[in-house]
Amino acid sequence: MSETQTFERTQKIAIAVIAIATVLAVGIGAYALLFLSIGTGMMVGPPGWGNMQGRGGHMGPQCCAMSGGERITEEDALQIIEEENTVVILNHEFNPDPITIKSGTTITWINLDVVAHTVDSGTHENPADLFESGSLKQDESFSYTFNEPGVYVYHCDPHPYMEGVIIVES
Ligand SMILES: [Cu+2]
Repeated sequence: MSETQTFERTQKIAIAVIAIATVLAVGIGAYALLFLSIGTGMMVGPPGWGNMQGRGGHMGPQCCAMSGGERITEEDALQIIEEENTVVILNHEFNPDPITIKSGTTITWINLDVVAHTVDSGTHENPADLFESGSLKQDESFSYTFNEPGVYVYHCDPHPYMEGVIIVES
C-alpha cells in the first residue's frame, strides 16, 4: 500500500519535473528563435523583415560569425525605431539620439538593459519639471507626449552621463 503511494508520489514529482523542463525548453527555444529572427531581419534590412522566415534557419549562425557578435545593421533597426517614435535604452545609451518629432507626438522609451534606468527631463545638474519615469527595469517602458515645440534634454538619474535630446517641431 505504502509502496504504491511512494510510487505515485515519485511519478507525480517526475511529471512535474518534466512539465517544468518542457516549459523551460520551450521558453528558451522561443527566445532563441526570436533572437535569430531579429538578427536575420536586421541583416536583410528594414523592408526585409518578411524574408527572415524562409532563411532564419541557416542565416542565424552565419550572421553571427560574420558580424563577430556585433549588431552590424543596428542603424537600420534604429531607423525603424525612429519611425515608431521609440527610444531604446541599451548599453547605457539612449537610441536614437537626438530624435526629431512633430508636436503632439508621444515618445516611448524602453529599457533593454539589465540595469534599471530612468528618463527624467532636463539634465542632472539642471532638472526640468516636465517628466520623470521612475525606475525602469529591463523591458519596462515609459511614454510622454510632447505638445510644445522646443528642444528637450533628458537624462538618467542613476547615470547622469546618460543624456538624450528630443527635438519637437511645430
Ligand atoms: Cu541609467
